Amino acid sequence: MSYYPLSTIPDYFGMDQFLSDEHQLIRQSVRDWTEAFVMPQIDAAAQEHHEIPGLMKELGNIGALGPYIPEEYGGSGLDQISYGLIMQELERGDSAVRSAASVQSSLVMYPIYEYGSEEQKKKYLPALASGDITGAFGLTEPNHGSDPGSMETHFEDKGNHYLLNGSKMWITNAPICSIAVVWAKDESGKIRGLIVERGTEGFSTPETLHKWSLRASRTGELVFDNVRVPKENILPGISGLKGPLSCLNSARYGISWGVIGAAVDCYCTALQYTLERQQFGKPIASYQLQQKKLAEFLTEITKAQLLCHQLGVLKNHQQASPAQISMAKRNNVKMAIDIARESRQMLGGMGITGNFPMMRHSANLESVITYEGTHDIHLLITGMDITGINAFS
Ligand code: TGC
Ligand code: FAD
Repeated sequence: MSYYPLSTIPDYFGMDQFLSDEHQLIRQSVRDWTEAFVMPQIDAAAQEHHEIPGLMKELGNIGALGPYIPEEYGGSGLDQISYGLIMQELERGDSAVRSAASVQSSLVMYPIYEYGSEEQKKKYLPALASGDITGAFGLTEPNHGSDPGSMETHFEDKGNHYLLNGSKMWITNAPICSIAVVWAKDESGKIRGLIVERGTEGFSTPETLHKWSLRASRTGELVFDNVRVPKENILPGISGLKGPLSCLNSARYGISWGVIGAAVDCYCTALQYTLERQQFGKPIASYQLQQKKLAEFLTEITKAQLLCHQLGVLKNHQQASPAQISMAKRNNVKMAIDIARESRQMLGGMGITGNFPMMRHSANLESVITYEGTHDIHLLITGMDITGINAFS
């Protein structure tokens, strides 16, 4: 249920004037789809801990899977600001919906497009773009999260195939994926990307249950027990940790836009509620403490919008550095989680119910502030960029 009129969505610094007609059309069409398809069923999906039925196919139909992948491979050939706007509108609905689109676009289609063979691109990209198949991205392991370079998953060259062993943990869409892009070490210790198809003997995807966050997203493990991976399934164009990390640049960029959507949903709901709710004979929005919160929310949302727009311009010119993307991801996720938590309080008891989106966004953002590099890891990336000194290890 959408509680507020669309006209209240903030554009306080007139950012729309920097958007082309195409950008505005894309944003509006994804916004309309989110209102019509996601909002009516997201609370039930999250409460019942399952994904929205048919989500990937719907995302494919609206062009939200691989929007910047060229049309010849099934994408839409759009620019990076379009990608950001799509992520923003999806996450206004729910972080799980944006996560589904981020993983498929930036973590599965992007590496296949950038580093895959022509045969791999033709085989997988159109099916991923349409949502006919779902992909997963396996980097994190039970013993190695922030430090993926120490991964243990490995493969051996057996002549006519690779033999893959190990496991990945906390993998979005693992239980429902048809393929997984898996990062593993070869015999010399070099990190390589492998495409593993569901149905391959020894490959299983147990689900991680009882989450309090991203409940409308399926999370699980990727377990490889002597899995024979055909040789043509290795990504030929990349080796080393920079392979998976370059995919994260794209996904983290999308997250910095996406979380603005979650923050806007909370801000608009709080604005409308406090204008309507009366206590002590007046709307609670008339009290200074409530106005302080609303004013700070709008200020922080506006700053995040400006940051993302400029990052999008840089990204369109291939000039966005990984450290700039880290700064935007870190700042904007913290902005959104703070607004979700504070705005929930503004609704009093009503704020804890599923009739309003704050608890759901707030709980979701606990994952978003952790995945794709934790809040503190991104701070350390900024610290290293400033000083040239690595404080990770
Ligand atoms: P370090 O020695 O610094 O770097 C190793 C090599 O990688 C290069 N590099 C990058 N390349 C591209 N983009 C980046 N962002 C890069 N960062 C580093 C670097 O230049 C070097 O290249 P070369 O040629 O010299 O070998 O690596 P380190 O081992 O010290 O680790 C650095 C650190 C901690 C920053 C990095 O590992 C990190 O970002 N850790 C966080 C892990 C993380 O973000 N995991 C995310 C898993 S996926 C996920 O969460 C999906 S959620 C999906 C959803 O549902 O939306
Ligand atoms: P750890 O690395 O163990 O960190 C624990 C704490 O220690 C954190 O606060 C961290 O900031 C801190 N810390 C670590 N190192 C340092 C240091 N050097 N200095 C100071 N503090 C430090 N991964 C994938 O590969 N694919 C996915 O699709 C995916 N989806 C996910 C979905 C969900 C819902 C979640 C929750 C996670 C997902 N992840 C995925 C994993 C995610 O990227 C990791 O959880 C994240 O990178 C952190 O790793 P960790 O959980 O092992 O925490």
